[in-house]
Amino acid sequence: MADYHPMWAELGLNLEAHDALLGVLSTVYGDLYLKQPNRPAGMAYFDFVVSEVHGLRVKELVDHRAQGGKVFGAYCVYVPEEIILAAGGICVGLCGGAEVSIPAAEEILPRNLCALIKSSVGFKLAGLCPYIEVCDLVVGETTCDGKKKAWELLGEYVPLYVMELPQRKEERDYQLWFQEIRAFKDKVEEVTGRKVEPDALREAVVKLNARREALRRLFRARQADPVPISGLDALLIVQLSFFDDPVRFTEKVNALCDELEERIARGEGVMEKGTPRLLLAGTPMAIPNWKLHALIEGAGAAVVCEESCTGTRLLTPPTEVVADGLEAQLEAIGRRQMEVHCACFTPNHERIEDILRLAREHRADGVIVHNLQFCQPFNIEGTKIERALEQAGIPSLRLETDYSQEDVGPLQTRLEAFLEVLRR
Ligand code: BJ8
Repeated sequence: MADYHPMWAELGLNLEAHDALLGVLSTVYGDLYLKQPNRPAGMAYFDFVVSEVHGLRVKELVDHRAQGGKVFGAYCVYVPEEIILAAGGICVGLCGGAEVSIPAAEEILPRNLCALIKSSVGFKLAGLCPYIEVCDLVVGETTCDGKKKAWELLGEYVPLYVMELPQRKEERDYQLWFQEIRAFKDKVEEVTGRKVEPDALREAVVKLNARREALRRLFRARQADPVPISGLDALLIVQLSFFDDPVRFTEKVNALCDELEERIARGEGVMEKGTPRLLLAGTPMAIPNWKLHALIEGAGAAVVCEESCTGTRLLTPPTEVVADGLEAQLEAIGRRQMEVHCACFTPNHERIEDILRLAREHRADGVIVHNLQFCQPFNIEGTKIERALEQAGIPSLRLETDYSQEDVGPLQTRLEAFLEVLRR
């Protein structure tokens, strides 16, 4: 890797702490990822992206800004990236998945708040995230209570804009959301100094539909037994979709899928046929949160699907490509987003139907209903999910964890007991 210290210094990072973070990450990545047996050759590209995730990609964003382009940061899949692309901007994900930034966040946020929020805010406060430093606008949303209140504090440190997400899916909620999308378009135009034109928006929709389709293809490959790619690798790819250039990323995922489909045709996999197969349903896992996958696959099972925003909640059907004017295009974007079934919505029975369908499609032997500690929407919804799974005769295990390593022992014990039941 080239020496990016001058760039990081210019961005105002805490160089010493940032070096330490990259050092730890590289060791963890080497242990968890690079030692996996029989990895697809196509993972080499994603290993490269990880090795340059605070380097080359950040440099691309810095260069983009030097040429007058703008960068937007987001914490949620409801932020309409299409509009940002259509105005010549770039959108990056800012969700934190590391424990290291949490102490800084706890200076201003309560300790009993979900790790994703604390880690995200902490990355800014501790000077550890080059992405937030290159953002011209950070976009929050009113999804869960923790997020919407945290934005009030984060807004003291970064230029912040909050989108109001409805909590139900009645027609009037759609109308509210369309208004929010229009207001967001105006904001993006103000920040970029460029009008969102229908042709550019259509092009952006096609681009992001292609990215979702490539990821859907990856997830279809994971339905095979033996599974052709580990859950760890699949999770990583989805996590990187929030950072990488969408066109380049789509090409690389499709190239990897060619390889996976050849593996499937030859009956080859990363684990033996008959390995217990698990679906994970719950809160998102922001990079570098690989904890549950590492434990599950370390215990000899395969994670074959994630029902989460770092999984299938990203892979909704494509946005309709409409020929009519801008207004209809914006509504089509909004309608597609309302197919994302986050626990912040009530009622949210579509999510339960999704989980049952995914368990069938991915031939899951069991489902891990997992939750980030202190995430109330997903935790409470977990009860309904457990009941539905029980009714459908699908074994499930409910796990709650955070980003620390303190609970690894008890988690391992519970997972092994669950796998024992599945094997029997
Ligand atoms: S659409 S899942 S990305 S909000 S885990 S911060 S809900 S307390 S991340 Fe999410 Fe958008 Fe929904 Fe997806 Fe709050 Fe829960 Fe923390 Fe969460």
